Amino acid sequence: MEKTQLSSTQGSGRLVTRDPSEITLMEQFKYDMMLYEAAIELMKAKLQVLQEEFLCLTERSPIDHITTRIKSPESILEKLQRKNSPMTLQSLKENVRDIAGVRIICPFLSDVYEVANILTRQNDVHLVQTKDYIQHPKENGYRSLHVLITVDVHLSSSVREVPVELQIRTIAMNCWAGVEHQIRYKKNVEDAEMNEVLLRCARLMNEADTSLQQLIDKMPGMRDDFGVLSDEKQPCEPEG
Ligand code: 0O2
Repeated sequence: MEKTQLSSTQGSGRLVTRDPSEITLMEQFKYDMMLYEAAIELMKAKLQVLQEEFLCLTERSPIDHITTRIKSPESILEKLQRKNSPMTLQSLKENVRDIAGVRIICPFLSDVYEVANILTRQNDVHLVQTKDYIQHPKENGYRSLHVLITVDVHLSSSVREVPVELQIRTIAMNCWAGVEHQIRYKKNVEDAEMNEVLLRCARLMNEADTSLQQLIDKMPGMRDDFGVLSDEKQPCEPEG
């Protein structure tokens, strides 16, 4: 098919934005939500590409599966209240950084850090903060790597860096967190036996992760098969 060059006058100035003072709060909120949705779609596409690449080049993928979610309005309000933050759009952007969430489930412990490093090395992904609940589990037993990033979303006339919280964890960690979320998290339950059982299970999951890691560390080619790893210290590597 013949390619036609667009002239500089074609298409320019027709899609001009509106006067900002005319935009209602609801429209702004919808616009912001559209940005979070776009950021999730971009991250999904990136992860899909990686998964396909790994399956082409290696025998396995460090990504088992992913899930995504946009925080519900109730959960957004609850978080603003919990943080004693004003109920404004500005405060929402500043104080609720996990409106767009992507959960990445990995087979092995080392995969968690490898996936985090691969993603944060990309030019349009910017690392904001890492919370390593694997090296420093929560008292209740919760383990997961949380990586807050922003991803560039290209719009008609600007580029926005939109925050996305990546929760990267093993299958075992995800199993524990899923069960705990159903029976205790945010439920204000005070049950000593439940706490004890959950903590014990968290330790068992940790033991399973460590044993499986030791196993693949001994299998030739399993750790370094991805061909994308470098020897440099990466921002998301565990300490020590
Ligand atoms: P939901 O229902 O999953 O959306 P910050 O974001 O830093 O201001 P916050 O929210 O404490 O403060 O951040 P953090 O520690 O990164 O935790 C955010 C998310 O991690 C939670 O989102 C949960 O998804 C998950 N999480 C954290 N702690 C636990 C836990 O003890 N158990 C389980 N199952 N999940 C946990 P939300 O919005 O609280 O909940």
